[in-house]
Amino acid sequence: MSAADRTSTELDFDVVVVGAGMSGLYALKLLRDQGLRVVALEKAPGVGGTWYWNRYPGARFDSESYSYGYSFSPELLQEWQWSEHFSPQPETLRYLEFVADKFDLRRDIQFDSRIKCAAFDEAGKCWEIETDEGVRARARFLITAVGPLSAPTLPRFAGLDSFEGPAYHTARWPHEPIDFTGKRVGVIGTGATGVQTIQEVAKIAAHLTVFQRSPNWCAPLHNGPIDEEAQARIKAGYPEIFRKCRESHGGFLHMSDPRSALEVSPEEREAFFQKLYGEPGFGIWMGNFSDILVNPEANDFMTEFMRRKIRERVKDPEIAEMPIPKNHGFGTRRVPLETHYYEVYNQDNVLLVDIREAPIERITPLGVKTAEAEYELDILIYATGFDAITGAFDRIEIRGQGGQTLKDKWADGPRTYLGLQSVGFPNLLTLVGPHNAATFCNSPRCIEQNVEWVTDLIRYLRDNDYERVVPTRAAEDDWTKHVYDIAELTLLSKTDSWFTGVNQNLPDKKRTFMAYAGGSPAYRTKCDEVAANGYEGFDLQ
Ligand code: NA7
Repeated sequence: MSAADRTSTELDFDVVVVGAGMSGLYALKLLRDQGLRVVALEKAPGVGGTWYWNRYPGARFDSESYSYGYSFSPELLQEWQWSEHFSPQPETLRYLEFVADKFDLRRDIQFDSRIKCAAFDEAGKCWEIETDEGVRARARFLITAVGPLSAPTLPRFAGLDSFEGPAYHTARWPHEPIDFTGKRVGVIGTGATGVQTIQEVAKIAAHLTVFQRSPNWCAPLHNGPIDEEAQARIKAGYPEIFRKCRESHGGFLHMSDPRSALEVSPEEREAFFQKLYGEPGFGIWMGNFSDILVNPEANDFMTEFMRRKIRERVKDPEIAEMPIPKNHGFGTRRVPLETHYYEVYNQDNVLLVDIREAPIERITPLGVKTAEAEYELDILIYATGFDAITGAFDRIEIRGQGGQTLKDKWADGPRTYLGLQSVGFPNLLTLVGPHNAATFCNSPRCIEQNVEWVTDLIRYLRDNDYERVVPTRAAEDDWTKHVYDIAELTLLSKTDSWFTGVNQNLPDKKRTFMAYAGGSPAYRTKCDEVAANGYEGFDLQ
């Protein structure tokens, strides 16, 4: 990328895309197809975003692989072979590299480039962008493709840096393999990432100590290899696979059951729960009775079923009580999918430590000290999650009209129109941003919708000689209210989790609902209506 001539009104680019993960790659492709001058700035040395960074042992999809790939290219769908129903991270990263190569995307990606600041130039109606490396550029549009879970957070323990062995955050995992053989390993965190890590490390480590603050309701993944017959069925069935995803609430292959959990007999309910428990993927969360996530009474049935399952699977009755969540019902936080996770606690080499009972006091040179004991470790793993959804935005100084930063504007919670734009930040488009359906979705399905909609908007602006787009205050107020109103109807908004912006490592982060829970079909319809009505709710100049 050439440095901009600061006195020229010429722009370096029509569009700068921030990130070369799943959304950045597709945005780059579609914008280039329009003949635009576009560059993607990516802080990593390679493509892949989430799948570049999260290399921890056991990292894999919780979506069926064939529902996760891009749907836009029939040729790509036929060329690529997923080897497992739920693809492991190395294969997913290979897939994204394959996509980047197939569509020759790398030539417009600047790697090792982290955007430090971006400021809107009112007079020039463009964004001025600067990277940590000192590269500057001017572009008409700035599209963020930074991902909802890309800003990892560490605990604020005393002595964090004092541990003498290697310590890793799961989202900053080294590229060379880590050998756990003969090692004493500690894992802090039992979210979706912790669960995947724990069940792998427990197979190899001499000893594993799991430090659990809040257990989650985990359900079986039921992964397996894709045999030749299934492969042929998948390849012939892509239109149907994507049709199903399009119609389902979360973009998954699992449709919610229209029945209420309350309208069926206890035997029928039990049989249905049992069936879901035996099936692969998120069916148990997304394909359950229609009221499981909205009606506390319905939720209690499912929660009790899951409680029984944990008690059946963990042999020691005292230990079995420990991974049972006490403060939230099934599905009101992200459901980790697991493979023999609970059985790990039957192993002699695994110790589960409840750090609500005996909190971690400090990290020591030798390991972790809780209120009760010091646990000596050779390797320490932080599976402690992310500054979700807004974190990656906050880490860039994004200055809009009047010099206001996006971080300040969203300090009390995000305010957006469609989760794609925010008043005061013209020509900034936020793919998979807060209050966007894509943050509560089988990501690629909603990413494709986001990218296609945003790139269509850019085409429309150019075709009609508009240089500036920003939402109206009324549109932003209405959308923000709608997001909160919908969230209120669900049990998810009543539970602390990254959906509600709660991360105890970030005490200043406000508790507000961060995603759009109305479902991707409703979101898509709304976006389509807005476009059909000449982009109503946007001020075009
Ligand atoms: P999550 O779901 O945010 O989980 C983080 C876990 O780490 C969770 O169990 C936390 O307990 C725990 N945690 C975080 N900080 C601490 C401290 N300071 N002390 C003890 N325990 C701590 O992140 P994941 O990476 O697992 O998953 C994020 C998403 O990525 C996931 O939903 C998938 O969509 C992919 P807490 O619950 O805060 O008590």
